[in-house]
Amino acid sequence: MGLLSLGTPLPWEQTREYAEHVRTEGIEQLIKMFKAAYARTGDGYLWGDEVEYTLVKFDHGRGLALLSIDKDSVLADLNEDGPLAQLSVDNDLNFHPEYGRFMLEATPLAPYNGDSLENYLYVERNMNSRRSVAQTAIADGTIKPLTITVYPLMGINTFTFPSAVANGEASQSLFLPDEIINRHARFPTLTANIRKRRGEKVAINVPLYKDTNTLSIDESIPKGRSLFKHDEEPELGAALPGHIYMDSMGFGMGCSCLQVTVQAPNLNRARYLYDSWANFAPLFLALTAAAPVFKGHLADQDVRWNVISGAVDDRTAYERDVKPLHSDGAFGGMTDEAKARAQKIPKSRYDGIDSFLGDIQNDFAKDGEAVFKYFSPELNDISPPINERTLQRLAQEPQFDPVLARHFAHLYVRDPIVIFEERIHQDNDDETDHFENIQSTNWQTLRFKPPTQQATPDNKSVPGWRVEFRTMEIQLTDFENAAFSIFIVLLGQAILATDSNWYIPISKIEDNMKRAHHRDAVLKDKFHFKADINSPTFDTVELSLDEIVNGCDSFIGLMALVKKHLESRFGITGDDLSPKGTHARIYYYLELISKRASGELPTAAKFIRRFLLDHKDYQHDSKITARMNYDLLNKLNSISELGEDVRQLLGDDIGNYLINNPKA
Ligand code: GSH
Repeated sequence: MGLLSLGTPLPWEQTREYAEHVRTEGIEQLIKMFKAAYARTGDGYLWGDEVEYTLVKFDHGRGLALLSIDKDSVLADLNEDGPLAQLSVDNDLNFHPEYGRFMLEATPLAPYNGDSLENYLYVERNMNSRRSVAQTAIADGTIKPLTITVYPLMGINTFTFPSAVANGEASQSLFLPDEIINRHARFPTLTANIRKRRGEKVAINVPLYKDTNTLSIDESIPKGRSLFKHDEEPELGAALPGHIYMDSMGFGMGCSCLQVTVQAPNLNRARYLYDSWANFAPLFLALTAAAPVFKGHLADQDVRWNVISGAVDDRTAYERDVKPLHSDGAFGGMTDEAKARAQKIPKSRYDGIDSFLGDIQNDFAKDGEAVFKYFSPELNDISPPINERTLQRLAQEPQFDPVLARHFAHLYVRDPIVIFEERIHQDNDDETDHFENIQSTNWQTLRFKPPTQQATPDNKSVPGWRVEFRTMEIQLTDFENAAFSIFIVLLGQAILATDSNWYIPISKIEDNMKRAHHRDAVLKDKFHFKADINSPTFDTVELSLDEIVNGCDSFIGLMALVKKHLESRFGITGDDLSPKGTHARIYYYLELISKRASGELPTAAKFIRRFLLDHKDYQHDSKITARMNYDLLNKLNSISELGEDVRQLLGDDIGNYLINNPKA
């Protein structure tokens, strides 16, 4: 995430009074952004990745691996004047805050140039520097910045260092102390305002992995606490039998991911890229699966996505179309005015995208009618709710065709969750906070990012039209994170270069998102996929990830597509892409993805699950002990440092190569 607004966040009771103001002004800002940047074109294929780290404190004497929650001062050290900030800049790095006090996020300081081959090789080196600079800043060898998607014992017994008690006002969680939340006031306020708007605590129920001694009740739920009104919710039906029950934002936003953002040449191409990439969001969630355990229990799924989705779900019972837990609570913390306009909202703010943007070919502002190449409105077949006022306002502006207007009108069904007192009144000619407030708390699988009012066609010093790919789970090594980011970015570049027809009905992409959650989806599931990317129809077939990535009768495969692109765009041939070739590193990146898709190499989720199931202390009850967690995190740390163990995750071929060539 980017820079944080500074100031005083308003509690929900005040925030909700400004919801309509933020929406109205946010749309005015968006219109000004579009007017400024609409005609901008010819932008380079710049991109960046974001890596999230979890700080783990190893207490080797006691055999514990705890979440470190008192080292967050390193973020200030890495950003404010001083030797560590200088080290960060010298290494071309930028460190950002994230939800957890135990988290760091890091990006390259300046974007990579996707048109330069050398720049692709620089990605992993930049990731190496982030890890080592973070370690230098932490200045304590017992604390490691690990790239794990989920910390296995989150919310079980004493899991933080220093220890803290779950009794905080912000989350009111039965499991998570507020001391795990980033100290910046935005985050506790987000947590509290989500709860207050919903009128209940969030309730996340992840299916429990069933082993021979597994009980169907979640025994970790404390009984009889009466500190807060919400304490009774598990008994009122919030906790489902056969599930791992979690009740706080930190369970989701405390998870880590790998995101990439690219800049498209112009608005129309960004819309085409967004729509084409939509197919790959579920597929790369399944391929990068790394989250088989939550709150000390093995889950019957492999990924974090629906956990975060539930963790920030601020919809009231009425909006979710369910019976409220508290008899008078159907409308949660909505104002009377908001209640009168309330509508059913089928999905959380953190969820799959609901509509395509359309591969528009012409200048809508000039022609008044949108011409699409492949897209057809019937592909948007899930009819998400929209904010009618937003739709009508955008319809008055020549830059917004109906498909695009509906996209923003859909994002604008949400309320702002945090407003800073000092930022209520803004200059719409120059500022974007109100627009971003709603836009950046719509955490969807992809994000379409319009540029600011400064991004006029001739001002290339500020970014242009961008698309963010948000589903991938963070991988244990920099090698894997570089491989997956580069693959997605090259795929995007190949898509833009070849202009094929990737469109399938959006409801099928939504269905793929559900399938991507399944345990071992890579091996066991099939996914809806375009029957023929050279055909104008939208027919689909069901293919395994192996078939999609490595090819089959009906599809040449993403791997072949990316290799063809590497040859036509950068002149890299098959000989260069070999263990002894000039581009051995890229060869091994592609090998990793190919072997993950075929199942020859396990996903991190499968590897972690197997390690825990095989652990000598495991009682076949789906529970993780402190010792199992310690042994697992030691193993994962050794893998991330490219120790001998790396072969267990990445196989002998890639493992040996990495041990001999640790640097890209
Ligand atoms: N860690 C998350 C994941 O695994 O998907 C993604 C990060 C995220 O969405 N962070 C929240 C945020 O608002 C922090 S509460 N980020 C800024 C943004 O999305 O613009």
